[in-house]
Amino acid sequence: MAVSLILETTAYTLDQLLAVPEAQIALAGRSNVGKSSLINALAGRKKLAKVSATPGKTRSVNFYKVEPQNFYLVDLPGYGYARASHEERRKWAKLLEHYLTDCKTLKTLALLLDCRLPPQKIDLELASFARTCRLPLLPVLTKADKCSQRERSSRQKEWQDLLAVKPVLTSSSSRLGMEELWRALIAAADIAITDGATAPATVE
Ligand SMILES: Nc1nc2c(ncn2[C@@H]2O[C@H](COP(=O)(O)OP(=O)(O)O)[C@@H](O)[C@H]2O)c(=O)[nH]1
Ligand SMILES: [Mg+2]
Repeated sequence: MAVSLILETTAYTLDQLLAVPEAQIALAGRSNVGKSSLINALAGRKKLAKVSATPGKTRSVNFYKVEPQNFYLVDLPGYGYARASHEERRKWAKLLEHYLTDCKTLKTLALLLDCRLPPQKIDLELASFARTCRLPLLPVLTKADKCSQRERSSRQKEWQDLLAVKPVLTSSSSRLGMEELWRALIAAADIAITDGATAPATVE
């Protein structure tokens, strides 16, 4: 699949994000889940997104254009970082809530989940918040290379039971699941575009 990812800017404010006319897919996950690594693996590049050995570092909203499909992957700041201040957490929650609720061109929330960990409360909370906004979820298990085949499938099943969607298994190190994830992302961006096209406004 010939897809390219281009970092457009890191300076988007929330209001600018809300006004983007192209389809958007948000990437969210707990700090250190492997989000930056996954973006680099999707892009097939080493340094597009900054991989951090220190959790809780990335606080900006990065905006990646997918070409030629012409939609955006929106890299949201990681959440659940234990040492983030109360103020930081409050700000993050507010931004996320506003974005998920009010962004009209946001098509799906790709929720990154560490394959090694049992379902975490904060992930379940975000998933259920997305549900209340009627935002489709695309669960993505990360770091699958750290798990045995057995762990991988039981974790996948566990999440499938919780979210009613089967997560895509990925590893940024081994590139497991990259093609499948690209297909899922493109489908998620397209589905909504098609939905719009099949529901034209009728004027009597
Ligand atoms: N083994 C393994 N390690 C990973 C993988 N993805 C990320 N990591 C490591 O996990 C840590 C956090 O990764 P990063 O991409 O910065 O996570 P972020 O905070 O969610 O953006 C880094 O030390 C990465 O090298 C993966 O697929 N496999
Ligand atoms: Mg990061």
